[in-house]
Amino acid sequence: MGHRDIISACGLTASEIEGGTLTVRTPVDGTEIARLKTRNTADIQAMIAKGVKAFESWRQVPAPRRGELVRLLGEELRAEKKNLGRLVTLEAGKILQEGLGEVQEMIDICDFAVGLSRQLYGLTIASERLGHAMRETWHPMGVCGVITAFNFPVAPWAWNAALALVCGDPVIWKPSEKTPLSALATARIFERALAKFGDAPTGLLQVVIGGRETGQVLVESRDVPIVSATGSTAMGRAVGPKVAERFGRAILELGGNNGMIVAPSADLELALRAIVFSAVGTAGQRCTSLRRLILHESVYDTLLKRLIPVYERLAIGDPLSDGVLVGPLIDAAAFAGMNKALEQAKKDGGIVHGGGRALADKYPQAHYAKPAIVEMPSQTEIVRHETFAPILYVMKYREFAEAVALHNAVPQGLASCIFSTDVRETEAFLSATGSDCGIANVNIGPSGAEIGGAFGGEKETGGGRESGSDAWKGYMRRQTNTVNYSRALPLAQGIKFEI
Ligand code: UN1
Repeated sequence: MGHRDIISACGLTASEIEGGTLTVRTPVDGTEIARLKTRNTADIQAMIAKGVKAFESWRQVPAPRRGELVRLLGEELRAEKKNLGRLVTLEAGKILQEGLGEVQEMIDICDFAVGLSRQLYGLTIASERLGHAMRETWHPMGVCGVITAFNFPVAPWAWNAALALVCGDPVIWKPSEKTPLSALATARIFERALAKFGDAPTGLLQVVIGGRETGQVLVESRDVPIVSATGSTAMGRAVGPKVAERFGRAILELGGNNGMIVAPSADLELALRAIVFSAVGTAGQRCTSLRRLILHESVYDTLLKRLIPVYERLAIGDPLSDGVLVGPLIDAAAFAGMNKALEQAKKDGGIVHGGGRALADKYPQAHYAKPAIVEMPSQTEIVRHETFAPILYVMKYREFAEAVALHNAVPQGLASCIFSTDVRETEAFLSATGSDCGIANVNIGPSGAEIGGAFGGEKETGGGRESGSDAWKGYMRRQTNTVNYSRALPLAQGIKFEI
């Protein structure tokens, strides 16, 4: 299938994807695949106004009926899984298995949200006063701005949108300017669900195509009470305070610097497979990618001796081809960032295995990188920094406490894991004094979370939670109600106030 066929299979026509100023390139071979028209500030303000209007009626639709729209979206996504998965691969460069997996993640969260639409439970609370009832109710919040990154062009949108929609909130989506076609294709799928649904207001989903400044309009608007943003810590630093300034709610899912501890008792076969998938999958461009490997000195040599040859044999190439495990980096800047990090690591005393460019002759305009393993004498500044590329820093430890301390001594706090069959260690890793991350796993890697759990992390990861568990509460406003059904007016705290 040619690039154009992949795009048109998603229902995007030539006239829609030509004639604009935003050039979209595929990382697969670096060629141009679209030129999209962008939106200006006035356009986005009009979109926000439309979203506000949609909110006025959508919030009145019973939540289970709102769930029906998300159920239909899930059905349409099932039908389009292959087409959309391929487009994700073309635009983001992840291998097709992962492109399909990303669409599956969208389907899964739709299923979750449909069930949730009948479970937006509040509490009943015991009142201290005679003849009084207390409860907590959850109401729709308003327009939800969703800003997404290139590496997961569609799933994080779905985590946010599926919940926001059942919670009664219209969505305005600002996708990465590197992967806007996947967003437009998703919007097309959503339109189909809307048509089947029937009587939804217009403006439930609007897509903003444009650069950083377009996202800024959403971030600054008081009519967008929720801004959920996925991306770098630098992006979060720009978005978070702006949203806070106007007392909006920011849900931030930012950088990770995810670690794995491999203990003496670990099943090394499992560890090996988990390391490779989580460190080189998506060419190291997941926020959950494994970046730091903390090995007990007793397994260090054995494991590295196994790992280095696996890295040397990795099939790097066209992510649409069968059997390929490592696709391209998103662009030249990503490749330059990888090289710079490797240079610095060498200066810090690191021993580099792998790295460098692959397939330069075949794809002179694309950037395929050989994944790198770097043996580090200590956790230097470059190791503490998130480089969005397939670099795996390896460090050695002796005592368990030392491993946990090393693990937590980075600014980010997204995903983490331990490989150990010693229950004392695994439970300690999950305890209050263990991993400081939002996600902590045992005997599986840090990436590839299921949608049922809350997704997000601490420290520079931003503190937001999306997806499963009770993350839906981030998309609603909580109201505490006290109802007096007595004939008296007792005051709380026993206060006497006679008039
Ligand atoms: C991301 O990289 O922004 O846990 C999201 C995972 C995926 C989501 C990653 N379910 O790796």
